[in-house]
Amino acid sequence: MESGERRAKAERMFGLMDGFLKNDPLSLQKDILHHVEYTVARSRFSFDDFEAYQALSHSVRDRLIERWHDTHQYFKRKDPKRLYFLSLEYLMGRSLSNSVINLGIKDQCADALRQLGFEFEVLAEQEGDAALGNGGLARLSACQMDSLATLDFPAWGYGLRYQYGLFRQVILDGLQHEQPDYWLNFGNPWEIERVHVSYAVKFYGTVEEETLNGEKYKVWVPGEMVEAVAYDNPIPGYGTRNTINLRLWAAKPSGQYDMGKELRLKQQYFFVSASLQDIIRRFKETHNDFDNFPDKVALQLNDTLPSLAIAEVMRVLVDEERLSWEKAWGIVCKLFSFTTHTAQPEGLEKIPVDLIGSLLPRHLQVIYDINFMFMEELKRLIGLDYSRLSRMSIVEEGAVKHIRMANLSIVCCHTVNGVSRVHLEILKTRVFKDFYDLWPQKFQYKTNGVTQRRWIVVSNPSLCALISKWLGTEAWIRDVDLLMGLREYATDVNLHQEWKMVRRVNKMRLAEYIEAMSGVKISVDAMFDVQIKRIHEYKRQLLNILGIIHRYDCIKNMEKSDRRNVVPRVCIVGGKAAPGYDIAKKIIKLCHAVAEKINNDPDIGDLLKLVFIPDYNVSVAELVIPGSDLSQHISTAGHEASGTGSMKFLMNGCLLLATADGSTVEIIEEIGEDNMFIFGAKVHEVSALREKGHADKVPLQFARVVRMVREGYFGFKDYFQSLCDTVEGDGDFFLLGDDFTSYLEAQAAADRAFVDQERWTRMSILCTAGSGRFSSDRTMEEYAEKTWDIEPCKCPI
Ligand code: B1N
Repeated sequence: MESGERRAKAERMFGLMDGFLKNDPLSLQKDILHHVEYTVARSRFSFDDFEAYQALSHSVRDRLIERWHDTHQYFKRKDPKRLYFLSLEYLMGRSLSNSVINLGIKDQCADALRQLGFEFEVLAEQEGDAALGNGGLARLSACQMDSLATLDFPAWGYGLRYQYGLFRQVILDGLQHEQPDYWLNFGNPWEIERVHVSYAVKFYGTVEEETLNGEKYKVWVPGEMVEAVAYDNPIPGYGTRNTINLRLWAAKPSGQYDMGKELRLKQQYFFVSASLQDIIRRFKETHNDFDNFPDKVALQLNDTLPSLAIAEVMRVLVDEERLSWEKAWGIVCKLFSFTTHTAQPEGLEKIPVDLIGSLLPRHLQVIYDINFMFMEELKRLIGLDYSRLSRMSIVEEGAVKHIRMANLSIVCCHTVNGVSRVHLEILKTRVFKDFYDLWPQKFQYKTNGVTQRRWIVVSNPSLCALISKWLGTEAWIRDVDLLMGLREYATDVNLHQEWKMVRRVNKMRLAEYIEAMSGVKISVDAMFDVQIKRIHEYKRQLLNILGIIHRYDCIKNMEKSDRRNVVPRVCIVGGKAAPGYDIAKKIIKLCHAVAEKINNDPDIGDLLKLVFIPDYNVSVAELVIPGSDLSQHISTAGHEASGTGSMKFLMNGCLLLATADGSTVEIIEEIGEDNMFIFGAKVHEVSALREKGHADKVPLQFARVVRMVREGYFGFKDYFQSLCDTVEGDGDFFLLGDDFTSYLEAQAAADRAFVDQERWTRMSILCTAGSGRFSSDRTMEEYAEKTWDIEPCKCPI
């Protein structure tokens, strides 16, 4: 087209566009009705809550798209260094409330709906959770995306669009059953299908050699191809026009493929290959050679799951772009950073060599070549210390050879990050000691954080309003350190009144939910004591339940007159067990068996209740956290790399009963031990305790409650024996017996504090006031500066 012609066309198009969408209630109403009629295809005169939710979501989505286009145009024009965040898991939860809040149009939407006869909160409840991940790591990715957008960083998220989300947990007779989560069955207005953004991903086949201009090249002749299609999910920042992209890949349906069901390695490579083709294509749009690739691109590996990306970049640069191995290696070393989320050496990912060799034959060669080069260098540096060489090798020898994905990542990344300060300490002294001794400068930590937009503004609107009122500003929503300003009012009687009122209303909401779900009536005057997280032995839900049995036993054995002094408790437990994890499933069953006994004991009444909340997920957390008084984070010290649930409770003014593990150590520094209930062995004491053995010094109280379970006091005697074996004698690897006495003391301290409501409220205010450091905004700023070397790129309004 001639340039004049092009200009004329552009002008005509510009004239046709009526500027940006407007956000006043009337315009929103028009848009909602338009979407009812033309998108949802229902009559404007008759549509239900779900259809209204769909129409509203499409109206919001239109507004997201405008900003998202502008943001990407702007990034393209400025061409800053971009961060690509590679993660196999994201727990996004619901999007509607989060989107309207970040767009700043929540009140207008609520007004618009009210006039149409709908209520925003009711429509928001229509949305299902997007649960494309398991637990902490996956929710962390979601929080970090929110912060990256809000802080105007030129970032992209990449992930997989699984057909099924994390299983739905259904409890039958106290046992967990897993049901598929058909999360896409009712449509997903928050994604944009990009039929034209698609790439072929190769699998299997052989590697052949080819000669071109006298040079030899490796050519991978695949045995199979799968087409990856992009689904884009706009992520709006708060208080900015910037709206970044989370691009999720799906396998193009061809009858044969469903990447949601394929083996893990195949999923990982599918993800890595599609993402890198996309990233390299974007880079090549504006650059002719790869010399400045690392100046324009930072690749962040969220744990080792995406670490095949390292071998893939080497393969593409050497085999397809025809760079020399040395040059490609130089680029790779500047490109990647890696965050590990595990504190246990057993938790590190290993992949059988044969599996990689068959699915990805060329990648296996590349990994072997990297390892050869690394081993040669290592021999030069440390000499022929064979046991150390074999520990550090990327290839684990043995009957079945494995590739150690963490070793591959450490060797090839410029930075290795831990997720809390103690976690880094554990990496340095235990898990990756050999590597730390070699390359101390590579190792850093960035303490995790969570987004206050989701965890206060979206999930606790009344607390949000209260904070803004007392601080005289909403600026804390972007600048969370301002929460510290609440310290000044920690003893103010008026704030106390309002704070207690907000907390009580949230407890009532939670009590209603619990009654509707489980039939158990609970008193809002009781202390709500909550433990919600994945069920795992190291997280010690069993310690909690044994403590509850002890409390029950004490009340039963008390004189009636003494019962007046008992602080009423509602113990709330929630979480999913991995489908194959038998002991975790037994813990869930025990929780139900104990609840059955206690809740139906007329002798106990409101003094003690125990409820298990089924199907714990992000939106359940949004309801439970604001309504909790006390929350438990009681992992055996040295096992929780960070923990992020604690940060959400802290922001909401819920007190913590915790071990000095993971990020709790840093929370103690911010809040002060006086404002928390800390107990148990410290990280450095754990190994000595394990070596000493337990048999001789188990507290009587502990032996007694375990015996009650063993002897069938709660029924299911045979079923619970193996569970009891895990905490008795030398079985007690997680030191429940060792920590039991101090656990009970911490619980007693919590009771005493709760009786003094003024003290409790002050502590609660100080928790919120001191939570600023645990915002993912701070984490993302640290990564941007110290690891990724990226800068904000703010799209003008
Ligand atoms: O990552 C969270 C931490 O707060 C938790 O302490 C930590 O346990 C969690 C492979 C993982 N560690 N490892 C995983 C998840 C999925 C998978 O396929 C590993 N998740 C954690 C955030 O840093």
